[in-house]
Amino acid sequence: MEKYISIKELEEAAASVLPKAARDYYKSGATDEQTLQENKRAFQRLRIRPKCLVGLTDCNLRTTVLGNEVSMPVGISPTAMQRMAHPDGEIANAKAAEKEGVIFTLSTLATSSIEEVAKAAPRAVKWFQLYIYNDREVTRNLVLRAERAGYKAIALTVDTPVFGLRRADVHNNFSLPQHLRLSNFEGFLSTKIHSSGEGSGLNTYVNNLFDKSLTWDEVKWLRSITNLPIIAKGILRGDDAVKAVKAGCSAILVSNHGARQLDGVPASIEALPEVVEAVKHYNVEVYMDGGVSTGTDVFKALTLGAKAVFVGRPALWGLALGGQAGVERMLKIFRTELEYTFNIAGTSSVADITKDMVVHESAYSKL
Ligand code: HOC
Repeated sequence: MEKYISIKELEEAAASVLPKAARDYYKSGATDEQTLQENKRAFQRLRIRPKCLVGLTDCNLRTTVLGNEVSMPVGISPTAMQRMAHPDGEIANAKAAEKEGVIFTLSTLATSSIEEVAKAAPRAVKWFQLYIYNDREVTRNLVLRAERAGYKAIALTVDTPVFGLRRADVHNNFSLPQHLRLSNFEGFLSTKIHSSGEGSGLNTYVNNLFDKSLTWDEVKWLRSITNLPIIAKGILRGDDAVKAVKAGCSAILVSNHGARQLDGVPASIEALPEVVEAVKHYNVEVYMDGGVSTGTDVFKALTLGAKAVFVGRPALWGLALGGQAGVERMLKIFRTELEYTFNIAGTSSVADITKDMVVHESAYSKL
C-alpha cells in the first residue's frame, strides 16, 4: 500500500478495482454533481497564511472529540454497505480506525452489524450513525444496541427526508448484491435492497421506511431514550444548528451528505463558519465532512472552527484497495500531510491554530 501517497492516487486506483455499480454508488453526488465539485473547489479557494519562526516543538496532532482522546482530528464518516468495496467491509474499516486511534462511525445501513463491529474493534472510539425509521421500535432497538455494544455517540442524520436523486444508481437499477445483507436488521426487517428493474432500489427503500414527517421533536424523543451524546449530522444552517442544540444535541456535524442529497447546496466548508458562529455561546462541538482530501483541507477546516474533520469516500477507496491495510494507508496519508501542514504553517498543536491562518482567495484579488 506504501506506493500510494495521496488520496487522489487511492481514488484513481480504487476506481479500477471496484465493481461498476458499487463504484458509481460510492462516487456519485446528487443530479448534476455541482455541489460534489464545489465540496473540493471551496477548499481550493481558501489560502493558508503561515506563521514563520514560531519556535516549533514536536508536532502533536492529538485532540479530544466529545471527551475521547484521538490521535488526530480526522475521523471516519459513515458510509453504507461497505462489503461492496471489500469482503471485510466495516470490520476492516473499524479495525484500521482502532489501530490509527481515530473515530469510526458505523452506518445504520451497514453490511456488518453493530455487535460484529464492536467485537472486532473493541478499543476503537465508535459512533453509530442513525436514521429514524417510520417504526420507532426499529429505531429504539438500534440505539439501545449501540449503547449496549459500547458506542460512544449517536450521529443522527437529519438531511434525508427522502433519498437524493443519483442518476448513476437509477441507470444501474441499483440493488444490494445477493450475497450481502443490511446486517443491523437481521431477523426483524428486510435486509435487502432490491430494484424492480425500474430505477434505484435505494430510493424505494428510503422512501418506504424513513419518516419524512420528522421534526425536532423526534430529536427530543431520541434524547429521552439514550444517555449517549447525539450529534446532528447534515446541518448547513446556523439556525438549524441552534435548533439541534436546543433539542439536546451535543455536537453538530456540518455536512451536505457528500453532496449526495441536494445539488446546489453549499460546500460543507462554506457552511462551516455560519454554524460555528451560531453556536459559539453553547457548549457544543462542531465538525465537518465533505470534500476533504488533503491534510491542508483538514487544517483549513480546523482554522474555521471545526473540532474535527470526517472522511467517508477516502476510507472506501482504501478499503477497496487493501481492506484494513488500505484504510490504514489512507489515514497515514492524512497524518503525514497534516504534520507537514502544521510544521510549515507554524503550529505545533491544534491549540496553536488561530483564525487568521486561513483567508478566502478574494483577500488577494487585487493582484
Ligand atoms: C439503503 C438506503 O447515506 C448514502 C447513504 C445511505 C443512505 C440510505 C441508503 O448513500 O448517501
